[in-house]
Amino acid sequence: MNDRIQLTDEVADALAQGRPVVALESTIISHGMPYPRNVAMAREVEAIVRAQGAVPATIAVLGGVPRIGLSDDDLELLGSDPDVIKVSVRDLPYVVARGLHGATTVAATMRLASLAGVRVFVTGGLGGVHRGAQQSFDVSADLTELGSTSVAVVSAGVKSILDIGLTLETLETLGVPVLVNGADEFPSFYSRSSGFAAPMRVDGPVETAAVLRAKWSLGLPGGVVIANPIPTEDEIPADEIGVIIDRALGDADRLGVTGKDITPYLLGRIVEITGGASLTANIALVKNNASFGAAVAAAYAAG
Ligand code: PSU
Ligand code: MN
Repeated sequence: MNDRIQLTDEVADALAQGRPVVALESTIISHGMPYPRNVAMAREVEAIVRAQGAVPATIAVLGGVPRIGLSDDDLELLGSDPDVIKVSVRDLPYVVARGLHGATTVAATMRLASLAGVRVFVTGGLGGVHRGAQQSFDVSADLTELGSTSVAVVSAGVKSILDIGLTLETLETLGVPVLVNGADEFPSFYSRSSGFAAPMRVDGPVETAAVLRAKWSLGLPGGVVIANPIPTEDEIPADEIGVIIDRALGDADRLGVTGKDITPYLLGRIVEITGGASLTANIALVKNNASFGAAVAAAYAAG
């Protein structure tokens, strides 16, 4: 085990005993949702994971130390301190060297989870190929990481702030299985539909865990995307949210927002335009993913 990475006793014990552990990211807390609902969400998601018999391991860098498993006070700090940096893989050395606080993206959380031996990770939405990437070259490092790091990521698909078609093509190129739980269409975060078929369908945690086991036991390293559609009662129809996303993208363009700031800007702007409705949907889908991800981790551990 890497001695620069700090695990809580609870997480270390669960891993040593082969009990299910679920990694959770922190960019969603610090840069994905407003305070204080972000902190409440983070605590509720941990409680959902526990209620399913798995151990939650929220991951972040605090005072320069990569941490696997956080306290309630740590979650409060991540949710409320405006100086917490958004940390993708390329940022890890800098925040560690300088002793800074960092909230980890999907890419950085996957890498730290993998270094700690955690195989299942739950979030809301993945990064991907941004619209207009043909010009901007803006492709999230989440995709690169999925291509090489052996962690399964449960999400509600990708938002149409991204180019969903190009994101799916890139995942295919990188050799990443894209599973959709219980549906024939790939979901687009707020909506169950996206216009793109599910590359591979699975029904339930046992079938999902079997794919993970098959991949890694074959000696095929790399991540797996597990797309878990938002529940019908919580979804915002694609045509309704589509107009709002287009407006947010237009605002970002006018303000010249680019690079690592674009995703947090768009998420915040969409919450503003929808008067909070998108936040309610976002929280509902993360909780749904936590429940499914804990069941996948349990099925994988039972394997
Ligand atoms: N999509 C969401 N909510 C989020 C993110 C993406 O719906 O909070 C965050 C995740 O942490 C993801 C990151 O890894 O944004 C991607 O950022 P970028 O596009 O800069 O790689
Ligand atoms: Mn980017």
